[in-house]
Amino acid sequence: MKMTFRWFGTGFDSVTLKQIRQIPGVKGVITTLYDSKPGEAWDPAKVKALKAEVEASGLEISGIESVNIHDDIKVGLPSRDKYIENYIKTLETLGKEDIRMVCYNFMPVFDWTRSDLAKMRPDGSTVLSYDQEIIDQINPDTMLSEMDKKANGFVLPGWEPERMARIKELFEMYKDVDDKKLLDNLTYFLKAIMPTCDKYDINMAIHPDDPAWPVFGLPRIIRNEESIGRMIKAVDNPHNGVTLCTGSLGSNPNNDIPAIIKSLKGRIHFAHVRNLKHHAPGKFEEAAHLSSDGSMDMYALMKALYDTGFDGPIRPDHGRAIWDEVSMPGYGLYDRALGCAYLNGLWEALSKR
Ligand code: DNO
Repeated sequence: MKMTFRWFGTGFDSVTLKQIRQIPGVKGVITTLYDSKPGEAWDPAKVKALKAEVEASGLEISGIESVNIHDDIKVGLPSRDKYIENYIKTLETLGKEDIRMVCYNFMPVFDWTRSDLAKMRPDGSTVLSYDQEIIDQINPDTMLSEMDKKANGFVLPGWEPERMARIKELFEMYKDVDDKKLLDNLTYFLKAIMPTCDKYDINMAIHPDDPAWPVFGLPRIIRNEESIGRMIKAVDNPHNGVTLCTGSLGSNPNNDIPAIIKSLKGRIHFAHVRNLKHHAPGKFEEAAHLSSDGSMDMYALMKALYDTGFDGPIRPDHGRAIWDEVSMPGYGLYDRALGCAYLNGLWEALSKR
């Protein structure tokens, strides 16, 4: 595995490349053109400049999270072909810069969903949390303003204000899209981009639905071993793979993550590793990475990755807000750096068994 750290770019992130470079064992960043819009072809000059900036700090770009997918592709509108063409252009630009891993998601309307971005824990740290009962009372139209209130002034990843301003229209667009149609549209998209991925050796890593069940009545197709297996089979190309996100899949305690890892041997192109504490079905909060702080056995997860020969980029995922740090919720320096140290420790111990 290669230890990496998510970085949103200068001007968007409170964490600097210099700080990231000083976390032991971190070799690269997972980044993006944060101000790009879904559906546009990325400007090659901007990608070049981003790469030069990262490399000047002694790090590398280990992958992109995310190149977001335009809703017309997810819904399957005739206009999708034009957006797929742009996606292919972006992949070519990345390929030419030697960037070979792209994380994306195929969630309708909302990317990840939480009911609270700053839930206080007994030790005074704050974390992102989810409570289905609260979500059930939220009108999806106001979801962005609910999230915004606790976002510390940052634009949240996957919650682009331009899209959220069209929320009613988006719900309308998806009204006839069920799980089957969504998977068909994903398959169409993947088949169209695979020749470019083959040419440039780019691994596509779909992010699981977060949480791993339908919210606001919208379809969800990447949420357990069976549904992920279906999408892997639909486009049987080694470049069609997944982001193994333990926090997203782990939101449903019925998901046996080590078993999922084994079932996806060779098709996990990126790993997001973090821990959650479950309170009741549909109710959880994010925890420190340490196993004993949450409900997940982090050793078992890392062991499954190790034993299946995982060699892609890995990153600690959301951290708690600690030591008075002010950052994008979930994306501060301190707790994620602790996460890197812990995951590196587990990996070293696994390698010395
Ligand atoms: C949240 C992230 C997601 C993820 C996208 C991938 O913190 O895990 O926003 O980046 O779903 O496209």
